[in-house]
Amino acid sequence: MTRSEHFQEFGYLVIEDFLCDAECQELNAALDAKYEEWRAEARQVHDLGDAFACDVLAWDPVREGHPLFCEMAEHDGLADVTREVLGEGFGTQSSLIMFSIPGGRGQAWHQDCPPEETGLFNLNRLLYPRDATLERGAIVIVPGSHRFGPVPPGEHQAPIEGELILTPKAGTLILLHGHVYHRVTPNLTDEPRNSVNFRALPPGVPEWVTCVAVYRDGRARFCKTPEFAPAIYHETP
Ligand SMILES: O=C(O)CCC(=O)C(=O)O
Repeated sequence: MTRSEHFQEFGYLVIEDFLCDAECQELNAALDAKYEEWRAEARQVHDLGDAFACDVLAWDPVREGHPLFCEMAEHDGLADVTREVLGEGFGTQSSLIMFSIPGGRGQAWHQDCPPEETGLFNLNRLLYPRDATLERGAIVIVPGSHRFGPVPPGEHQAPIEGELILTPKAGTLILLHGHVYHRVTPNLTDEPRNSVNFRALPPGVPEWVTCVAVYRDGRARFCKTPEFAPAIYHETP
């Protein structure tokens, strides 16, 4: 099975040793520096929680013009593997860095965009510059669920049949179809846990595709562009 066939069938690909040690170290230094700015805020977010019970802080360094992340977004190898699964003419979104808060609940089961239009999806290109151990926060996915429709109702971290627990080692790249059901397990350590996501889009798919994410208990709007959102992007209570 080629990488492209694996992705079409299961909605994900894991590529180990995608980044070298030096690249991981550079990313970790930048992530640690950012988190230092946030320590107090992170404690507050954890105390307050939020509607979808995701204890994460998000950062978009590419939008800020951060040189290291801007360079990483243009990584040759990343473009090559993206072309393998999405074809020529794919688009990119800016960066999405998730900090799972120490002691937090991780991320609930979700899809990054509504699955009703099967051709409208984003591709997560998730880099892990540190080991994402089970203790620090595994990423759990349901292979093939990009063809199953909306994630069924249920609890934040309750297992879904067929789920696969991934604990990517430092340097790993995971490509994940935005309709695949996924969650991140709680961070049981004292340090934040990161993924560095340079999202891409199949040719012709608009940027607003990720405006609304689908959770087990409702849909959450993340951007303010209602004029571009078609009917399937309704929010549910
Ligand atoms: O942090 C991860 O491992 C997964 C991130 C994620 O769930 C997402 O970008 O939608």
